[in-house]
Amino acid sequence: MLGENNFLMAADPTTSFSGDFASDPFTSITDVAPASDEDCSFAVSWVDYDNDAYPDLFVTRWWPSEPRLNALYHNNGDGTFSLITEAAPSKEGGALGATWGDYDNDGDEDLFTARFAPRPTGTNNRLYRNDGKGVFAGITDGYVVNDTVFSVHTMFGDFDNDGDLDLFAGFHHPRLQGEGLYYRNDAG
Ligand SMILES: [Ca+2]
Ligand SMILES: [Ca+2]
Ligand SMILES: [Ca+2]
Ligand SMILES: [Ca+2]
Repeated sequence: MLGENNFLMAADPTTSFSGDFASDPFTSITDVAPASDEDCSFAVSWVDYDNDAYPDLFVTRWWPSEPRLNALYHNNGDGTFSLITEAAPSKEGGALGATWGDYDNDGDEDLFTARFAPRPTGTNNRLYRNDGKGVFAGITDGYVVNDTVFSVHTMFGDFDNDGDLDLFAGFHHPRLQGEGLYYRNDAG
């Protein structure tokens, strides 16, 4: 098995950090997914993708020589998480970065993943539209998912301040030169 366990830390609200960490408020939680899942994790993000008021967790996974699937964990609200294998973001991988944002302004958080392939032909990024009930549709039309990229990080942001989320995907390759990609959202 590749890699080692991730760590989940629970904060104790009755204590607080001091300068020398003498009263560390965190407790290491090792017996629940995702902390007990071993794989090569990169970006992690908290998001309440199903709007049930509990923050859920998304982890990108990547390995140069073999496909690794991302992992979307649903927060069950009782301190446990369930890996949602049937969700579209968990069925694909090869992603390093991820960003959540309501790019279609329908009230739920959508997902964009920055993918990287070391081969000279690169790969493409992924956009998942959330229906708000835990079902994601993979978007296959448009520049943001059809450009050939070597992306590591990405971020939604309303760069032109017109009320809709635009997108930036950075470029990285150890031997190639390239530029980051800025996508203006013209839906709003
Ligand atoms: Ca939730
Ligand atoms: Ca949305
Ligand atoms: Ca905008
Ligand atoms: Ca716009």
